[in-house]
Amino acid sequence: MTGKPKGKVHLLDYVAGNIRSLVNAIEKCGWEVEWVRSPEDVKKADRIILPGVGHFGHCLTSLSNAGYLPVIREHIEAGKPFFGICVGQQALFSSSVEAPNVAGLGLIPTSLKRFDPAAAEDGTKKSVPCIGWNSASTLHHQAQENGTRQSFYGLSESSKYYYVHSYFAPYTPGELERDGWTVATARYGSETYVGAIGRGNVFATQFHPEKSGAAGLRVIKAFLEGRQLSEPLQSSVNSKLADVTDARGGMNGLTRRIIACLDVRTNDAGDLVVTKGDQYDVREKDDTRGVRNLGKPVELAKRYYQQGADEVTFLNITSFRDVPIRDLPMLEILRRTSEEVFVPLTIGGGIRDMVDPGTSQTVKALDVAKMYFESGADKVSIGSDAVLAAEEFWKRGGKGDGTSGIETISAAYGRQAVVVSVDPKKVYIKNGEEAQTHHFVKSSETDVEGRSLCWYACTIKGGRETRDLDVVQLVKAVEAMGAGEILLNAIDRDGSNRGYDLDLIRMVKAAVGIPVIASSGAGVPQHFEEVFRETAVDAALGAGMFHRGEYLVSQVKDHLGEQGLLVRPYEELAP
Ligand code: 1PR
Repeated sequence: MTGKPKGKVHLLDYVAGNIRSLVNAIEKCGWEVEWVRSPEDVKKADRIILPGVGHFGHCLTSLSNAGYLPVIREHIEAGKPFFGICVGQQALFSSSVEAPNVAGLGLIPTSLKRFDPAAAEDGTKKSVPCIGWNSASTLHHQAQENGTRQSFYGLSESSKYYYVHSYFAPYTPGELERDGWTVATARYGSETYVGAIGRGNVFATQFHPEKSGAAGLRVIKAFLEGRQLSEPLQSSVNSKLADVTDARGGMNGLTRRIIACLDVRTNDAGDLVVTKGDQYDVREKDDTRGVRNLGKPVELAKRYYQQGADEVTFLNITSFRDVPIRDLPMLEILRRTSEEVFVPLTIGGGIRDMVDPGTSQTVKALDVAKMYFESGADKVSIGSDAVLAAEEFWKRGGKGDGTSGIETISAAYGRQAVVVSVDPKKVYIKNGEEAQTHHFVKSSETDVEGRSLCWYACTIKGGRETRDLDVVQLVKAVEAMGAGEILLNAIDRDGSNRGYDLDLIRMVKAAVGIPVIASSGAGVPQHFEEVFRETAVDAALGAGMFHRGEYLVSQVKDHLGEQGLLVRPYEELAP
């Protein structure tokens, strides 16, 4: 933060999660964070923020065991400003089906429900957790006074906010309002729920304002400055995109999520660079020039954020060789990026149990992940280790043993924090028998021998080693072990600019209920449109076309918007 802080806000630090982003967002708004480390600190606080990620039961039990619940109640009853985020909002309610025996603060006598995957408006399954950008709309109950509509805590009808959750507070028109609450709603399929809620000194959001770009920073700022109601905002969004009504109802209410991916590795000069090749070969074709250098990671991440990327992913692509716990530059990249980039950040590469060569001690995958979360990551992405864990899972007859990175990280940080990155390669076969136990499909293309049947073999170590596990076996196992999202690459399509592998995406989407991100092959904006129209995929990722400067992320969004697909409008960045 530069300059004198405008004020101080107390932040409760009681659960695992990426709290650094919230601190960064508060500092970006010009305020200073003071940590609450004991119930005594709450008594001293003027305004407090209760963040929360993961499990309702864990959060409320930790708060209760540490003696926080009575002092939070006192703070609220004393009329001092309170802001709950995500599970911090859920804590205001009486209970949740996620942990039926654990009581919430009970300010609102409603019980939280779990999203029903079958309750999609078009009759298809919807992914749970619900991950993505959605509205927080007060249109349903705001009185029109003198023709002007006031903004509630800086919320804007044309903006979108980042949500990640499986449980929600159902919204029944008029019910909460009768008790004096103002409610902003979001919709996921046929379920309408509380996206933000406030009354008097209490305000809460189910979405993460610290991950919602400029729109989210405005909400944080409004809370810090005590601006419950303000003049309607002059829309800073790209109006061309703000008015789009998705012909297919959006992703059940969510926008089409566009992710920029940065493959990072050390080049021959020892610098960390963003690189990109094809089929996972990142060396220049003239090998004397070494690893392709397409730019600096933090700079590129910022650029894509400004262009409207909904998420940024970093993959440390040589971490199977290097030891990430010694890889401080990667942590530094995350730290610096999270100071400027207020959308979700994922980091992958080398998340597994390893031996620290310095001390010869084993460092658990959970500890590696913890370092990344503390440096500003919202999700970790597990590649090779997930394949090995899935193999063990099937050897045990379809059971985890609780020790894999996927299981330990999702138990500690929540399913939504664990992405599994899949690197499949196509294996063509003459007939179904050749597939043996593997799931196969009829591909829309053929190999040189004219075969169109194929299965997709999982690989590890950046595609260097192919395993006898197919992609469906992998994704089913990792979903059962606690993964919250699949990042689906395709080695044959990587860097090809030929478009996504739709056969592969359909196959994986049909196999799991968690969100799937399409990756590999995007070369033009039309490829994003194609994958959203032709499959039920939840998000689409691009790398090379952005790094080589062929297209801006905003051009992809403009194209989707022009074709009637709902995207998050990119906004001016000042909060
Ligand atoms: O196995 O847990 O250490 O994780 C290593 C991670 O690094 C994995 O997620 C793996 O996908 C990734 N990785 C390893 N080697 C490479 C490589 O390229 N040599 N990159 C690599 C994977 C694939 C995508 C790429 C898309 C889109 N990159 O992330 O960005 O294919 O590209 P395009 O739009 O240009 O077609 P672990």
